[in-house]
Amino acid sequence: MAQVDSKIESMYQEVLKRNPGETEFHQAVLEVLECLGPVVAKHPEYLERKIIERICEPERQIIFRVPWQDDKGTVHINRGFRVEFNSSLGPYKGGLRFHPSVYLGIIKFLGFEQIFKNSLTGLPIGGGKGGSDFDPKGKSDDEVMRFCQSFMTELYRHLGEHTDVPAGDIGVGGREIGYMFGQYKRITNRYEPGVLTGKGLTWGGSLVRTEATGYGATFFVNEMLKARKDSFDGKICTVSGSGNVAIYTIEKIHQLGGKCVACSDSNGVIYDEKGLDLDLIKQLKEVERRRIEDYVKTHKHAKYIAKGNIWEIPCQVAMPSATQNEINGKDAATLVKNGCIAVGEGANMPTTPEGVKVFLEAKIAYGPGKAANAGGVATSALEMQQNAGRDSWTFEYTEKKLEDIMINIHSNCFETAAEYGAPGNYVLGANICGFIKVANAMVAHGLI
Ligand code: NDP
Ligand code: 2IT
Repeated sequence: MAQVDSKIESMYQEVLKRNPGETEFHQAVLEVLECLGPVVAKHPEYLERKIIERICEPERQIIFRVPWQDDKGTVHINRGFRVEFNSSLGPYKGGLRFHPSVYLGIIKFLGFEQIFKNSLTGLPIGGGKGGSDFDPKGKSDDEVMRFCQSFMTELYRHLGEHTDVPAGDIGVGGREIGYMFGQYKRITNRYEPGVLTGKGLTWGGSLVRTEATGYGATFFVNEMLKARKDSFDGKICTVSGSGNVAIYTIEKIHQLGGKCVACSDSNGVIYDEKGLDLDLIKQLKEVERRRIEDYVKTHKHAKYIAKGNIWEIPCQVAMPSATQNEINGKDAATLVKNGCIAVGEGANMPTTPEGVKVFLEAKIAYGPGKAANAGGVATSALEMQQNAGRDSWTFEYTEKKLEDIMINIHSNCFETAAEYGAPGNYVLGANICGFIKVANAMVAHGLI
């Protein structure tokens, strides 16, 4: 805690006291608060108006029961969450996560980060997050549908295109958004595409939304490399996970001339020194919903390392794209020792505070999640824009907009870091730049 400005330290202690046991939320708050000392020194009005204390307290937290029946008729009860964190820049916006590890502390860390990420996009979206401890793994389509319908039967009353607009995250992709949209439409008797993003292309979805997080993260790393007069060309890369973000990160890395040699899931790691076969990964994961282990059934030369640690595979660029705290201090040191020069976080908070310290001290190009993975939510905001105008844009046009947004986020973070005396520190740049815009809007809106 020594790094935190003394005026802010008591605010952090209060967060710990008010939110016991929510360790991921504490971690996300501390990372932002550590950066704000010089900001409040310049802006005493933020202290007077208690902006930091207010930002750390969600505007509204909804917790609800989600009952559903499996294919055998057995009844199950899950817990649903939606934390509407901050609406100073626009309607609450952020994904839904379905994973057995979900509890309030996870949803609050994600919702808190979402406030600053959404601010960085430059688009009019506030921050929120939701989800459930439901485990979609091994469930039939019908079971997932019944769960999604039950979940939306409570959640619908809190949503609206001007109020709160969820999307996907871990365990929530196009299939789940479809079932939730259907149930929303049925309950409200309104065809309201602006209420969810990540929709299918024939019913209000946007081209590039599926690719957006991975593409955006790779564009961000490309900008960090350019700032160091370097590029992806010929770089050996590793990408953890094998879900939505990982797949489109690998795709863009390959398009930009890099070679991705490893990906993973929660069971193990695939290492293919010839470069990953992305068509096969898409077939296994997107079409057949199988495990990444099956990659070696087609490519016998590749290796599957059960329970392996992907960060032990030498690479020049690492893009964690699975989950929180997947790179610890030791992993970060291993990456740096093996010659890693850039890390771009497709996942939210994938690096522990010890790991972040290692990257910052080594002065490698380190792009934190709230900046690097903002392309997903930014393209969600572009989907909202198309829905509002009853329009649909081409792939090329939308991808260009995404790329421009990522270039802009990079330069804002880069310039803010330099302005605050920490050139090259994208953590400081992202947190300060994201915070100031929200803080100014909160001051303007008065004490609410
Ligand atoms: P998916 O559900 O599509 O894929 C998640 C991947 O991460 C899977 O390979 C999964 O493996 C792995 N994973 C998930 N949880 C764990 C865990 N506890 N331990 C080890 N591996 C795990 O999710 P996304 O690709 O959408 O999300 C990945 C990350 O990106 C998350 O941190 C998410 O918050 C973040 N993100 C997503 C955005 C989006 O638009 N989808 C936008 C911005 C950030 P397994 O199948 O074994 O569980
Ligand atoms: O973490 C994230 O930014 C997301 N899961 C995407 C949120 C969104 O509303 O598109």
